[in-house]
Amino acid sequence: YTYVCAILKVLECGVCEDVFSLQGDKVPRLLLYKPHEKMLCPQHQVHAIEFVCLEDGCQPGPLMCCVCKEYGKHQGHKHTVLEAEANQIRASILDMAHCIRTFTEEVSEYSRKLVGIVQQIEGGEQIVEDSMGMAHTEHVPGAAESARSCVRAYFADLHETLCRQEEMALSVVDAHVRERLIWLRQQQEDMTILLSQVSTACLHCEKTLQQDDCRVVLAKQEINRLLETLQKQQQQFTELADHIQLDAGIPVTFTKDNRVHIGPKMEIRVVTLGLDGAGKTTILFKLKQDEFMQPIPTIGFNVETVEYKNLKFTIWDVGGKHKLRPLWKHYYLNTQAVVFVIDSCHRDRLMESHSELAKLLTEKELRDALLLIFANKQDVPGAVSVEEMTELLSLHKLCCGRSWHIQGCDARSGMGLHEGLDWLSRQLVAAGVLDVA
Ligand code: G3D
Ligand code: MG
Repeated sequence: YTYVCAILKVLECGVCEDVFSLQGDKVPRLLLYKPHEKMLCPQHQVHAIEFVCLEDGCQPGPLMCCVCKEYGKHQGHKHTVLEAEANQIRASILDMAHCIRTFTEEVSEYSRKLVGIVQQIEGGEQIVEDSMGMAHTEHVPGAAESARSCVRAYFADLHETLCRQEEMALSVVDAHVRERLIWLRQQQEDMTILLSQVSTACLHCEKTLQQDDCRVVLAKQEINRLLETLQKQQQQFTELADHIQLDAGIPVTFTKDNRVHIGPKMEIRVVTLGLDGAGKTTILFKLKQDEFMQPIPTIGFNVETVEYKNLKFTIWDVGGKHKLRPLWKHYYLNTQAVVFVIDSCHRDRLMESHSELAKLLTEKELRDALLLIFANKQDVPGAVSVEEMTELLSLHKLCCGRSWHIQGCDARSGMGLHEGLDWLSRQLVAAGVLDVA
């Protein structure tokens, strides 16, 4: 045996190569056998090399014969026997071969994985057998193709949603136009009737004017009735004309959820929630009347319409006492925004607020609702600040993934309330005629 395969660690004969069918022809092989001829010393050619000098300075030419060792340039140097030194080097080479084997295995495994990953990304053809046992090729989609399909499906879905939303928005416009035209045509008809009534009355008056005195006197009552009717109609017309704006414009506004709103004021449904005593009713009254009233604890709910800039908020203020909280969910439907009020000077109830807010945020119907948190009663000395409240309630974590905002306020003076509504307005209106900035 003259070689050892570094990978398989099997012996191989240098003469009869086919005795072992060694795999991996390219792997390093190490020579095992020792040639029998001995090398002669270049300086003392009758002597064979038998020793190896161990001095550092002699490392470029360490071989020596017995003459070099005893009398030559290596005289007195540390040395060892040539065969022992060569065997030691052979042993360390074999040790190294083991390391190379492990290393080569690792590299090969990594390369195999790379090939596999590339195949998985690119996909390709695969031979499969059908039920009749016939082999045919089948396309196996790779990760790249799957990712593209995923993107296509997402945008197809989005496109479909947008088309549906567009249809709905157009139907809102169509319904508005239809109703408006019906109303305008009705008005046209009414005006035609009114004009004909007026001209009939005028004709009657004109006729009466041309008659003799007796007939004029006899027609007095009828004329008076006619004039009275005319006056009434004129009054009604004036009142009507005062209220109606003859404007052909159709102001369109879009909400961020792609609904369309027509008209100068956009209606928004808001529900105000929070623990009892947090200041919900005070906020509502303040916004509604802009004056402080002594609120009484809310038993069921209060509902008010608050107009602010071009928005019309319908605000539901639902009682916050423990017993009433299960009722909150009845107010969630179609709610575009939740105003959650927290009493900032009641530190020991903050965790209760936190758990109610956490429950709210899991409600399916409020999934898309905006969340405005009022940190109320900021006027009270020692009140928890907005920053501290954000930290204490872990709001960034709790409200992650939704549109939310925390606003410090004082419901009694109204400080901060309009800033909160401004934030809501900015979140709700995507584009259109409403100037809420
Ligand atoms: P609720 O509707 O959330 O239950 P309320 O709360 O609006 O009924 O308010 C509860 C108490 O807090 C009321 O006091 C109210 O005057 C007070 N309050 C509300 N907002 C503020 C505020 O910003 N600052 C201060 N200092 N007090 C506020 P009473 O005494 O009537 O219970
Ligand atoms: Mg209340």
